[in-house]
Amino acid sequence: MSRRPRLLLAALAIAALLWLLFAAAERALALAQRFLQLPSWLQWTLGIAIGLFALAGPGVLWWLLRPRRKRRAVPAPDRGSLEQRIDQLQTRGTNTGALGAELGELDRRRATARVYVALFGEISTGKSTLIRALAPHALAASDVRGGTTRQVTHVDGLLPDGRTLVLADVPGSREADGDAHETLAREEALRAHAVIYVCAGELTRSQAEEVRWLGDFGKPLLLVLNKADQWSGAELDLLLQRLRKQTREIAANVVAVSAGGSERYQRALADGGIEQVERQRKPAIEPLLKALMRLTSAGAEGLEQQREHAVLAGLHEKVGTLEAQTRSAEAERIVRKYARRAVVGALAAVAPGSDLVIQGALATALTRELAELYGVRVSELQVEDFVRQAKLTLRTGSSIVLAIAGNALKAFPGLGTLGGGVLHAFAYALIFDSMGRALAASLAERKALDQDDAGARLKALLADAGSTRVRQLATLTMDALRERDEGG
Ligand SMILES: Nc1nc2c(ncn2[C@@H]2O[C@H](COP(=O)(O)OP(=O)(O)OP(=O)(O)O)[C@@H](O)[C@H]2O)c(=O)[nH]1
Ligand SMILES: [Mg+2]
Repeated sequence: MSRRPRLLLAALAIAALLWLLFAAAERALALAQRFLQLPSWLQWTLGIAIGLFALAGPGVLWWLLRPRRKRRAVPAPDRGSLEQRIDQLQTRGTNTGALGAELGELDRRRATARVYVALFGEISTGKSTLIRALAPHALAASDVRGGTTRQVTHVDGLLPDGRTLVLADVPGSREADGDAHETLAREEALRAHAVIYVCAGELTRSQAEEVRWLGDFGKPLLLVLNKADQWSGAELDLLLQRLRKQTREIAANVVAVSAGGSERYQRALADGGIEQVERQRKPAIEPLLKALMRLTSAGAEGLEQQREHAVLAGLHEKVGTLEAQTRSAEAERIVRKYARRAVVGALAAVAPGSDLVIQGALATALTRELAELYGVRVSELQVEDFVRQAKLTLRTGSSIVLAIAGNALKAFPGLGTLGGGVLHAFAYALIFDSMGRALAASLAERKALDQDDAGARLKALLADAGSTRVRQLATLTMDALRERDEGG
C-alpha cells in the first residue's frame, strides 16, 4: 500500500478509537449517576458484587494465561552421595559393576576433552547414513555399516570450522524386541555432550516422548528431519513448522537434511532388457553442519557440566531401581525368616493359645524389622496399633485362613495326616507371609506405616493365596517339622 491511503486509514482508525473512548466515558458517567440514585442497600449489593468480580478477574486471567506444563528436569545427586549409595549396594551383595564403569567412562571422556555427539532416533530414520555423511573421510566410518545397527560405534566427524567431534552411532529405538538395544542407545545419549535426534517425518507420539526424555535430562539437542529428498519444498516447510512446534523449548534447532543413502531403480536397455541400478544419493547436510557448529561452540569443557548432570541423573535412576530391588529381596528374606519362626513357635506350643503370645511378639519384631529396612521411623504405639489391627483382620478371617490352609495341605499327603497341630502351624506361615508381604509393599510405596493401606493389602493377599506361594509355605512348614522331629 502506498503512503497516502495508509495515512488515511491510520487517521480513520484514530478517530474511531477516540469516538469509542468518548462513548465509553459518557456511558460510565451515566451509570455512576444512576448508581448514586439507587437505594443504599442496592448500592451495597452491587458494590460488593463488582468488588468480587474485580478480585476474581485477575485470578481467572492468570489461570487462562498461566505457563503451560513446566518441564520437569530430572534431578541429579552429587557424585559423592551417589558413590556412597553404590558402595552400600555392593556391600549388600548387589552387582554394581556397570554403575562403576559408567562413572569411569564419565571421567575417561572428560580427560579426552573431546566433544561427543550421539545420533538418536527410531530405526531406519537414517542415523548410520547421516554419520557416514558427517565423517566422509574417517577410516573408522567404514565401521558404521548400513542395515540395522546393533551396537554403539564411535567415529570422528569433521566440522567446517576444522573442529573434530566424536560421533556415536547407536541402535534405533522402537525395534520389535529391541529393549536391550534401546537401553544401549539411551545410555549413550546421556553420555554425549549433545544429541542429534533423527526423524524422517512428523514426530509420532513415542518419538515426541523420546525427545522430551532427552530434554528432561537437559541434553543440548538438534532435531534433524532426514530424507528431505522425499518431500517437496512446500511440504518441507510445513513439516519443519510442525516439528518446531512439537519440540519447542527442547530442540535448539530443527533442520532438514538428506543424509544420502542408496536408491535402486530399473533402467530399460536398448536391447529391450532391464537393468537394476543402484546409486548413492548425494548427501545434503549443510544446515546440520551449521547448527552443529553453533550447538557445540562451547566446546567439551563448556558442555561438560551438563553432560555430567545427565550421566549422574541417569545413574541416580538406575541406583534407585537397584536399591528398590535389593530392598525387596531383603524384605522377602525377612518375611520368610519370620514365617518360619511362627511355624516353629506354633509347633512348639504345648497349651492351646500359648502360642498367641509368641506370635504377637514375632509380629511386632517383623513390623519393626521391615520398617527399619525401608527407613521408616515408627513409634511403639504405631507398631502396637498395626499388630492389633492385623490380629483383628486375621481373627475375622481365621476360618478362611484355616480353610485355605486345610485345602492346600491336601496336596501334601504327608502333612495332611499330621493333624490339627500342623494345620495350625501352616496357617501361621500363611498369616505371617501375607502380613509381611503386605507390610513390605505398603512401606515401599507409602514410605510410612499406613494401617489402612497395609490392612487392605493383607486382606487381598489372604484372599489370593496363589498356589506357588502356598506350596513354598508348605515346604517351609514341612522343613520346620522335619527339623523339630530330628532335633528332638
Ligand atoms: N530417501 C532417503 N533415504 C535415506 C536417506 N538417508 C538414509 N536413507 C535410507 O534409509 C534407510 C535406513 O538408513 P540407516 O542409515 O541404516 O538407518 P538407521 O537409522 O541407522 O537404522 P537403524 O540402525 O536400524 O536404527 C536406508 O535404506 C537408507 O538408504 C535420505 O537422505 N533419503
Ligand atoms: Mg544404523
